[in-house]
Amino acid sequence: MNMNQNKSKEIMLRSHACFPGGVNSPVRSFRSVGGTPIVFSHGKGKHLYDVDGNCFVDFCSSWGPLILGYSHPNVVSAIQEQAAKAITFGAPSELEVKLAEKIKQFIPQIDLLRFVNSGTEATMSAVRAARAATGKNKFVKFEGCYHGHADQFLVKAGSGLATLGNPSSAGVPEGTTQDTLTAIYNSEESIREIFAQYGNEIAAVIVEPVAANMGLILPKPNYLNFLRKVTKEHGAVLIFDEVMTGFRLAKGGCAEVFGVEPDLWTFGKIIGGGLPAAAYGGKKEIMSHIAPLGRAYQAGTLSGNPLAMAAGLAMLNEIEKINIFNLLEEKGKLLDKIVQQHLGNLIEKNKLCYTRIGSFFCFFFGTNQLPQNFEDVAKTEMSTFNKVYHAWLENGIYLGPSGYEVGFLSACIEEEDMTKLVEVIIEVVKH
Ligand code: KE4
Repeated sequence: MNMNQNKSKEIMLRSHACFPGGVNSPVRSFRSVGGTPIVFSHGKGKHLYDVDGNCFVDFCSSWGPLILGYSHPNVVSAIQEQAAKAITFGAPSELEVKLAEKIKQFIPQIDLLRFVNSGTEATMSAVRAARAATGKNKFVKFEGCYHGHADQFLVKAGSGLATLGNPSSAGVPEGTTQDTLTAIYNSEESIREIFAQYGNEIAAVIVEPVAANMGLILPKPNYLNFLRKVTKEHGAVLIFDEVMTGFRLAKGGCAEVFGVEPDLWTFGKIIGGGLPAAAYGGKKEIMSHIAPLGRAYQAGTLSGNPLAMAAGLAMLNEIEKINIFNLLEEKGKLLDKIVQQHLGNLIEKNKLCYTRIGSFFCFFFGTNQLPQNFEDVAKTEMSTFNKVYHAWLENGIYLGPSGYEVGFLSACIEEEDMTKLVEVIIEVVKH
């Protein structure tokens, strides 16, 4: 059965006349999975509806923000109410203070923070703050971790354990990546090698404490403790990029989950309630270098705008009220059970593997050995993921269109949805 996508195709033709590749963010182009992108018209709770009238159960949550599902009434009414008062001031408002106080109530280790408008701005600014505070230029990222599209992050890892960054994107001059060092996720050796070679030049290590941009890869036991120890020894700032994990995995973030406290945090997605808002923050010794307190400049017309603040505040209040972390852990455990019941034999036959933490989940195909780093992920069968992906779509299930992304459980997902998600995999993989 081929899903009717006539209207999506017609609109995508117009999109190609407006945007590069017909999209406003590359992953949406379906280039990774093939076929025509789905053009959506509206969503409610766990359901997404496209312009052709197809209905999907959503496991993408718009890449994370919609942890409560689509158009949660409390978030919508907070936006409507605020919009009628003022959408943006470009000046202080109490709403930005209220959201910051709520974030600091969740994560009291954060002394100062700054709102920005995207995860990219948050991570870019966090590295700038670390450089200003340490007076050093180099920083370390990990192959396969994604921190947004600022020049300095767009590097490809070279061979060997530790490599100086060469641009992985056109339009990025070598000069802007020459201070970006790339390590191997979960590898202590590559970090030791980098610090042995560049130790006193390194301003920061930025890491996704749970990697969710190369499929889902958990840090090895004590790996984050190791990063904390090495950065402390060398006077480098440890930055947890929690744009994806923040306010999804635990109230106190990955610091609570893994018992490791970074110096700076970055957040996005959930804290804007679905509107553009993100933040970076942490120790005042570092954040006090940010203008106008310090000399590291960072600014933004719509930073802290009351509309996004109202949406973010409504969302954080709701996730606190319903204790979403326990609720999503229960749903996650149910998914584990369903996977074990229905996919156990396929896992034994080395056809796939599954991993989950909180409300993030991921299937890798062509192996039953969980990848530990990007190189491992690159060896999995993305062609099988793509086949499963299209079968999910045909069966009314929507995930982000790439095998390098993760699945999200929202508060609205039910047992029947998880069972269907898994049954589709059996149909494709059992042969
Ligand atoms: P944005 O600039 O897209 O708001 O955030 C960048 C970013 C930073 N850090 C992490 C850990 C992230 O995952 C992201 C962005 N996430 C991707 C999805 N994995 C955004 C999807 C897209 O690029 O369209």
